[in-house]
Amino acid sequence: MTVRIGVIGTGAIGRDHARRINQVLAGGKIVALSDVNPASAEAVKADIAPDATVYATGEELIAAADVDAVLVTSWGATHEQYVLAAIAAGKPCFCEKPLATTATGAKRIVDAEVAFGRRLVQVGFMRRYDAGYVALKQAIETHTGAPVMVHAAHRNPAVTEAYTTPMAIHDTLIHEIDVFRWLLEDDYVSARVTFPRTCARSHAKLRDPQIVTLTTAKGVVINTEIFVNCHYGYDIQCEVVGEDGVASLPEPMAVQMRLGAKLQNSILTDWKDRFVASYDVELQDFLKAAAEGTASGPTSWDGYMAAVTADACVAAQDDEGATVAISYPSRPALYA
Ligand code: NAI
Ligand code: ISE
Repeated sequence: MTVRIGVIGTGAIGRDHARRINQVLAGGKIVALSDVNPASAEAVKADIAPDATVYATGEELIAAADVDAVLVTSWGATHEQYVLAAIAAGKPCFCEKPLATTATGAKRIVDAEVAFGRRLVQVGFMRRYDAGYVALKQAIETHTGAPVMVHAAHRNPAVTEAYTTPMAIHDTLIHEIDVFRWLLEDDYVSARVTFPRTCARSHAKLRDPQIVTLTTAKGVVINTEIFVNCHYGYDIQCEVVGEDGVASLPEPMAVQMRLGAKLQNSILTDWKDRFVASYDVELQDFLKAAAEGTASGPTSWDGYMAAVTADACVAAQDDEGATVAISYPSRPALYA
């Protein structure tokens, strides 16, 4: 079966996911596009999906009879309305992170899906599909003993002036928030934020870098540095310290060179390249489940838990050095 897909939000990642579905993966076809900037949807139609219909609104796209499933890749603050509309229409929906920009918004999605009675939503937490994180999870489960600490870093070369201090949580740390829950099979109980001095490449509305400390229910302490003006590259680091040993996330493959009296290899600079393979795997997983009218992979519950944690981290940013408790209701049976 070919799953007929509509894409809402045809910017950077919407265009890239449309390309994947039409040119790389099996079992899906882009039949509909929508963007508040219609020229963007028309450009994706011209370049990638010539047979697709361009709709004026996301709601019209979701309602279209020939759309079997939906990709929500618009700006984060608009995700909730489209995911709720997809659930109301009973259509599988892949939603890029964040599921919603507030915990209450994410909870509305959980409640709607639970009321519907079947999983329809996959959240775009692609790191769970990354071969490096999968290998790291296997190593900590089989070799390094019970985890005690995690040291991590999320570094981007640069951001624009539109990127502000809370976005370091909602837009960037959200990946670590999800992947560490999955990696450690644990939930968070508290958050704390420390700000070193702000670097010269930052701007008035962004305190960069920052260090977020999350503590889990099992007592693991996770320190993550977020540094989005690090200049030198896009660099994701993760080291898990266990009772018997230490396991680190593998570096992306790069040719090592002995050149000009230096031992060197390149560092990636763009997030699109760092997780290119995992985006393919997550969307193939979505197409497979959507063909059966359901969803797999990261759930609305995972999106909600990430949103609860993100809200606590933002509260911790506003109260530097304070420990902010994290609490959440019990997990519905749909997500067991
Ligand atoms: P972008 O700004 O390049 O594209 C977003 C598009 O959505 C724009 O074309 C914009 O006109 C459109 N849009 C905004 N509001 C809309 C609405 N109400 N209805 C329809 N279209 C609307 O942004 P980008 O980088 O593609 O990010 C989109 C989403 O994907 C964000 O939530 C972001 O956090 C997420 N993302 C996820 C990544 C990952 O690694 N999983 C990487 C990059 C982005
Ligand atoms: C971006 O939106 C992403 O999701 C990337 O994966 C992340 O590394 C980056 O910091 C975000 O801005």
